[in-house]
Amino acid sequence: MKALVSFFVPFVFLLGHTAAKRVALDWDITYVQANPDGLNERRVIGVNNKWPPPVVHVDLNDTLVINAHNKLDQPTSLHIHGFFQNGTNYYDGVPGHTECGIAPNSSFTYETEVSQTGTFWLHSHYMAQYVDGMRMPVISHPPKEHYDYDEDVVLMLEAWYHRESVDIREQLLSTSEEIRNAPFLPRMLVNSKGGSDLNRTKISMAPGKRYRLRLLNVSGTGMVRFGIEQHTMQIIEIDGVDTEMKEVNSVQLSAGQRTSVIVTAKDSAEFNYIYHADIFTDIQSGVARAVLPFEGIVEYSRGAPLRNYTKDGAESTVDWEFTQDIDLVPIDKIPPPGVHKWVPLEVHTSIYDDRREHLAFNNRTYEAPLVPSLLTTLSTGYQAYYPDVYGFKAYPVILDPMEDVEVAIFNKDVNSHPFHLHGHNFFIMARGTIDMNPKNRIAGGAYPVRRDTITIPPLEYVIVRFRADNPGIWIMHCHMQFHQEQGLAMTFIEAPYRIINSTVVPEQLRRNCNLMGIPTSGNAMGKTGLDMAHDPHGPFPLAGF
Ligand SMILES: *[C@@H]1O[C@H](CO)[C@@H](O)[C@H](O)[C@H]1NC(C)=O
Ligand SMILES: *[C@@H]1O[C@H](CO)[C@@H](O)[C@H](O)[C@H]1NC(C)=O
Ligand SMILES: *[C@@H]1O[C@H](CO)[C@@H](O)[C@H](O)[C@H]1NC(C)=O
Ligand SMILES: *[C@@H]1O[C@H](CO)[C@@H](O)[C@H](O)[C@H]1NC(C)=O
Ligand SMILES: *[C@@H]1O[C@H](CO)[C@@H](O)[C@H](O)[C@H]1NC(C)=O
Ligand SMILES: *[C@@H]1O[C@H](CO)[C@@H](O)[C@H](O)[C@H]1NC(C)=O
Ligand SMILES: *[C@@H]1O[C@H](CO)[C@@H](O)[C@H](O)[C@H]1NC(C)=O
Ligand SMILES: *[C@@H]1O[C@H](CO)[C@@H](O)[C@H](O)[C@H]1NC(C)=O
Ligand SMILES: [Cu+2]
Repeated sequence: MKALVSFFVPFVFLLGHTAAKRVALDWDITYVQANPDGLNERRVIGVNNKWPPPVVHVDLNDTLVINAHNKLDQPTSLHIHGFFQNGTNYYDGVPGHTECGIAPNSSFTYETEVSQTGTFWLHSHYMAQYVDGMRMPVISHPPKEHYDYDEDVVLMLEAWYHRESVDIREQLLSTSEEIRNAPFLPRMLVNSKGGSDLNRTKISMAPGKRYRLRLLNVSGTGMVRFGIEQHTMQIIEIDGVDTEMKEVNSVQLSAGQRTSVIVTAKDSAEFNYIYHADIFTDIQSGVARAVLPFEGIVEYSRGAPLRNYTKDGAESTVDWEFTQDIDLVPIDKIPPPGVHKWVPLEVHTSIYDDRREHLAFNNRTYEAPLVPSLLTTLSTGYQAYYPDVYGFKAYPVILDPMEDVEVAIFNKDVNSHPFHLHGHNFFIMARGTIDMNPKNRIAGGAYPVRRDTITIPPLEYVIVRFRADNPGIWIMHCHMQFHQEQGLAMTFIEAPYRIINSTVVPEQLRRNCNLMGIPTSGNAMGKTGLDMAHDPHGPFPLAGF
């Protein structure tokens, strides 16, 4: 497999000062029976016949190699959420754009230079498959952390279902309004465990110590909020970007987002405390938003009384607030790019003329192309610069090399949505309400905070920027993964001629396409040039919805 490595690899090894190492993992992707909340045993997707999958630890400048063997009866893929994959676009793991998926009974080796540090995660990007358990934290350690702390605690939070993701997807895409809107409620898992037994989900603390809690929301659906009774927290990182400390009472995380906080333990072990990790149920447009409470225990001393605890939460001292990421200040002060290209996007949920509910940017409901966009770029010559060849429904936007892009997303929907851009971080320039009332506008600072997944509450907008300094095919999608399945995604085709000049796709990629009968050249439909006859543009929103 080593022969498949791109020519970027030796380049990094030559420049590295410390002994960068290879972290080589050999993974069978397998079905496993599991009962994480003690309420329901079901088939989940794990690694090497175990579930949950392991936490992956790497150091800056390591090479992370994952040799994945698909033992499922469906395709799969691996995407490292937040890694830029600079020079290795074909290892970004997005079926339909950067690969065809790993065919059943087949293998694929992902090989990535670790050029970022902080809290990331790895998940299947095949449909909404990660909701079935194929997700895990990836922690990338710098030679020296910016902040001092005694313990590093990973808290992976997740909305868990007793049903498989294909089943939920089918429900949400039903033509029957009644089926579509039948509420389905998730349960909270903390590090793949849930249920009412507080011993299963406890966080242990010792008096006087400083803890870094790495909170990850790896849900395929709703927003989570986290807080500890009578403890404040200092935010120090979001989405792999170290920030100046900001004191908060609670943290909100949408699917895909990560936040590290420092919590200083109490001086005494006399009491234990309750933490909350509640789920917001805002995925179905036809179902009212609710909060599903979840409580766990911060244990200082086994069996110690719970401080200030009443079962109905009446004594809760947590002050819930929206985590205002735009106020955060990154440690590495980088000024934002300017604006060469402006990409305005409206988010709507509507009933379409196929009688299904779809979500869309600018009413163009997304569907992945047949031929992965990267293979289209590499096989259409000068026409790789024409958006049409990537397929209307992929919503391709072509970017010039080093172009500065401003994306303005107006959420005209009743739900909040977390948008994730691959290959980049967004600089957060402004937030506001879609009535454009200047009183509600919050502007980012001179060195705006950057993150890879941004939440937009209902009837609000956000303005973000990035520089097109990473040639490749980068999807931007709602990370309530079922919303991507319902059409809320688009594609940046970044510097196509640079991709052509610098990319040699590993042979294993085409081999997997062949195994699944997917063409490996031509436009999105597998035809030549601009021959896009019968490329579907619809369905279209019905008037009045
Ligand atoms: C990582 O690699 C970069 C060059 O790619 C180098 O400048 C840096 O010093 C390296 N850092 C470590 C910790 O190896
Ligand atoms: C995968 O391999 C197994 C064992 O060789 C075989 O039984 C199964 O049918 C294969 N599945 C597919 C989808 O090819
Ligand atoms: C949790 O652990 C404590 C202390 O070990 C024990 O007293 C208690 O019975 C346990 N609770 C459950 C539900 O097992
Ligand atoms: C995770 O994100 C989803 C979707 O944004 C949200 O509904 C859910 O409540 C979040 N969970 C946590 C624990 O933040
Ligand atoms: C809860 O904790 C606060 C702060 O420590 C304290 O002022 C209050 O009296 C406590 N309430 C109860 C019922 O113990
Ligand atoms: C999208 O469709 C909705 C109706 O579903 C309409 O109100 C809105 O103006 C349309 N937006 C765009 C950008 O076409
Ligand atoms: C990708 O690498 C190039 C060349 O080193 C660099 O200029 C660019 O900033 C990188 N982009 C990202 C998103 O890391
Ligand atoms: C691609 O390579 C060709 C041949 O080396 C060169 O003429 C052209 O300028 C390059 N284009 C880009 C966008 O780098
Ligand atoms: Cu969404």
